[in-house]
Amino acid sequence: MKRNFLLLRFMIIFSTLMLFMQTGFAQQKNAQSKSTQQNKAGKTNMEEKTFHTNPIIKNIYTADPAPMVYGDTLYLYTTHDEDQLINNFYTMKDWRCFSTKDMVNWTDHGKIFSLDDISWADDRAWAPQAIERNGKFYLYCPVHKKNGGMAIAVGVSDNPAGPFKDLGYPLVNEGDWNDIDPTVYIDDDGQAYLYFGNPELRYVLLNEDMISYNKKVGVVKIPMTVESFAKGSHDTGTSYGEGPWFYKRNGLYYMVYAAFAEGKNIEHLAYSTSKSPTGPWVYGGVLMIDKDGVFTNHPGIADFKGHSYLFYHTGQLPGGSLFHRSVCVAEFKYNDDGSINTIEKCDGVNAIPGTAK
Ligand code: FUB
Repeated sequence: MKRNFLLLRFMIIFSTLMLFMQTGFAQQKNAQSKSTQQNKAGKTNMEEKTFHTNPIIKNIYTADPAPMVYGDTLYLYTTHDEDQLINNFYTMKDWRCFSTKDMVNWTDHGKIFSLDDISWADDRAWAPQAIERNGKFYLYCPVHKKNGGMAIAVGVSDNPAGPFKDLGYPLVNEGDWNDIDPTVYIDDDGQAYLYFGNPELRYVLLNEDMISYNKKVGVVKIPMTVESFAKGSHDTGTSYGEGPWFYKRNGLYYMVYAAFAEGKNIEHLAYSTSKSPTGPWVYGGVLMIDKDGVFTNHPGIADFKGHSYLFYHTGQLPGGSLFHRSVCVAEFKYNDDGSINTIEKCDGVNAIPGTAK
């Protein structure tokens, strides 16, 4: 009897909790569709929206943000954490794209590339990055191969919002776990670099076609030193974990990445800089602490219409967890010497003045 009563009490608490979570998620979903209606409603309503709360996307779980500025628009590519998990692990089948002109009104372009489009892959549609060259758009994506191991796929499109078409074979296929989390940058002299890797940071020199790389140079391994990446608890003994984000600003090269501090098994964000695109890298500091995190975090950085933004992910949507993440954004400023102070996870960002349509 007592047992039945306890069971009943547990069922009531559990159902209330589930209802609470579902209501929260439904409210977030409604808020998202309301803002979409406002977008369609026209100029007056759009000008009223001056702030967009985190997470950016409220109707599905998204992770691994990768911004790309093209023309007057910021495109945000993300991974997608499925609601239903398989084997209680990351369950990720497609990549999504969203765009904005003002950082508060977002257009959802939906699924733009998926495992179904890659005949040789069967799982793990992980952290991507996109870039434009000569009017074509390239989306670099880690995937799990049907015959085992991770590799980097490339989707090609004439449109930043896809759909993307797979090459039919992997671009980088070293056969180990380092073939994840590609980040791409084209330097002023036209040389394109594709960095990637966990637990080591590696790169290839992309050819101008962006779908092949210099095989003579091959896959170059960056020395994983404490001077470059600080002491930490990842496999190399440094803090470098995964999720590199490579770019140049005012002549200084930046490598931003997910990192593990000594004694920690949850990721914070950190950065290193270099005077050359291939190092040596010098550790710069912590970019975002691990507080309120969900094991992984993943950086994406963009300058857009005179503002600098760090995109990252948390588990803050209702039902959030390490396998149910949400993409967020924070505005920040560089110091005069190019260094970056630690950036706080925040509530959201303001509209860029004068950009609402
Ligand atoms: O989202 C799957 C993996 O988790 C990504 O590839 C990593 O960067 C980490 O976020």
